[in-house]
Amino acid sequence: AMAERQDGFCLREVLAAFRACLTAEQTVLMDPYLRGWNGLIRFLNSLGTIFSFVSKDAVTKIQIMEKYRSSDQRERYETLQSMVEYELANGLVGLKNQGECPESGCRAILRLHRALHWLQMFLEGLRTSQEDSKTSVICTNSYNASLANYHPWVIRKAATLAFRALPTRNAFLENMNLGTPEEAVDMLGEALPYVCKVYEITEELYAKHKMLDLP
Ligand code: 1PZ
Repeated sequence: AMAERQDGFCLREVLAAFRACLTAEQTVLMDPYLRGWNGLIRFLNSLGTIFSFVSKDAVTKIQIMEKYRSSDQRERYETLQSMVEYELANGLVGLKNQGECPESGCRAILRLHRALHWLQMFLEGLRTSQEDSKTSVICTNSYNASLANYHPWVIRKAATLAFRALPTRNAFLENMNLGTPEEAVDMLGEALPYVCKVYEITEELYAKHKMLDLP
């Protein structure tokens, strides 16, 4: 048995949360989705203040959603599907420009959704890499193949600079608190399909409503 780390962080809870998002009806439950994200932010913060600019932005998006989930409209935001239906029907999405609906839930989730694509590729890269691989290289490659396409130059620059501070592959895997690097790799192999499924369902939902490019 491994000792709980001081901050109690364990990636297992994050992966379990993304698994718990999925319902039999192929909808995505908001609360476990946000719980998964809050866990990721804790993990990101454990990597050092160099990633504060990343976690701050993600937290802003998470908080928009948490506010809806504790408002009178909470039932409208129970699943990603009910949110999309409700915001579209009531003109709350902000389809034309960014200032239109700054608190759009659809917009906030789209940003997190794009980041989930990066996460999926990054963790898969980590899982399948050689022991002596560089985390920073895996991270840069997955970023360039995904999220970077939505970021202006200055953010891409800041992000790739910060990636250089990432620990070695094995130290990174140990930081996940899933046991030895080998055990962490097994756990990722088991759990990543659920993250992928959440990503796929969201992607399909947004594509169906032509919302993959929300400003
Ligand atoms: C393990 C190392 C972690 C590195 C994190 C990799 C992602 C780098 C992303 C850097 C972007 C942060 C700055 C904010 C950018 C925002 O402009 C965009 C668009 O939002 P808008 O301006 O339209 O409101 N925000 C995003 O793209 C959301 C980024 C969330 C990143 C969350 C990363 C989670 C990390 C988990 C670590 C295991």
